[in-house]
Amino acid sequence: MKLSVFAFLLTANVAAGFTPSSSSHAFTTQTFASTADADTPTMSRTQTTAPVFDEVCDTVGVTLTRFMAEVAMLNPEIAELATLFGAIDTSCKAISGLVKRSQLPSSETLGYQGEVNIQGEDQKKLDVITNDLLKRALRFTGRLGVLASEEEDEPVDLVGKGRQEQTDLIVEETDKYVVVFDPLDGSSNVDAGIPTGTIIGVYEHDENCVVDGEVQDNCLTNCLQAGTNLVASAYCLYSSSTFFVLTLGNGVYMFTLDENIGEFILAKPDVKIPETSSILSFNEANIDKWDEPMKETVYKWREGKGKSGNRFSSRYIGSMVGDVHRTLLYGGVFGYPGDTKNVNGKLRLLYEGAPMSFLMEQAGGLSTTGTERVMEITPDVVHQRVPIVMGSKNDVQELIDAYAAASSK
Ligand code: AHM
Ligand code: MG
Repeated sequence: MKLSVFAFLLTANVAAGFTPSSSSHAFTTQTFASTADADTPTMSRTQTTAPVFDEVCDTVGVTLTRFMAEVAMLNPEIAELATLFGAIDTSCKAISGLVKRSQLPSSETLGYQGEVNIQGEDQKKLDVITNDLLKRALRFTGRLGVLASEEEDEPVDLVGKGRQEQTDLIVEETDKYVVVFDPLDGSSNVDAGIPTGTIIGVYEHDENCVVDGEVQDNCLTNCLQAGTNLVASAYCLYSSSTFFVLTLGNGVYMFTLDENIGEFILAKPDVKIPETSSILSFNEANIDKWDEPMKETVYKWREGKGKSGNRFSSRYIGSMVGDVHRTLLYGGVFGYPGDTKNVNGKLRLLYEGAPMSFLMEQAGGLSTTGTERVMEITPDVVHQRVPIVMGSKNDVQELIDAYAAASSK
């Protein structure tokens, strides 16, 4: 089959300015300049090359492997990213299988691990297993300098000590990337068969952090970067289907796992969130503890008295990846705001808030704390929490305006 819809869309991207170049970030990297309105990303795209699939197999479609291979071929500067995503692709398939089998009586992944993570939560066996799985898969690519995970107390240095302990590692000369992840977000839901997900963010590694093979102190702080520095973000959703949703700063690509062939297949090449919505996705039991602008805006939406006039319905799984996935596809406003008890809410900035905000903005949505663009916040510590509201542009903007009006009173 010649020229699929996908080819057309990518061609449209090229026509829109994503043309071949020798820029440092080849695959349509976007930079965000700070603006007067912090919640409106200003995008100045560098010229890039996007793949065009003029021949697509009717039976298989475009696999994630092929997608990344073409990206790497067209953009040698980010070829190493393809290796990294090869490991992430395999890990997501493996985690999908683990989650599915976890409720079998014979499964070894049932029940608590008996350990407590840095945030004082019981770590389930699956948390531990999936963390280990991702960590090892990424480490063996040889493209990774440092990683940070919800399940690790501190960032893990894969260049220095961690490397020496792993004598069978393939050591590359350059360790280009820093990966942050939550290996199994919403894992407490697994026993009830509720969707869970893996969230991943990729930053560039500061090349100056290794001098003459010695790891400098600044290596581990490489993790503490603002979302605006993200090179790539992705999530895997383990649900009725297994989804892999990716951005390389050039829109959002959604792949679905075809279990018959064990490959993620491109299902939607240009995911765009509806600009206005009528779906609320919050733990509304906390509403009396939220800030006034947050509370009032949600009350208005529930009553159909907001800017759009839409009367909102509630949809809340309590599993961020599932809630954000539905929000991206159908439109809506998802959030975990701060409250009087937890001023920064519950979600973690580095490996939950920032990567999901990157995807949301790339799909045309917004992500805010109410007063700040989440992507522009630099974490002070790895496990820092952030109040967050993301989703359909016009609705999230209404909330931002409510905060601005409240602060000018
Ligand atoms: P976890 O990282 O411990 O799995 O918790 C994160 C999850 C998110 O997926 C979800 O949005 C939120 O916690 C739900 O919290 P609550 O149960 O308070 O509504
Ligand atoms: Mg989590």
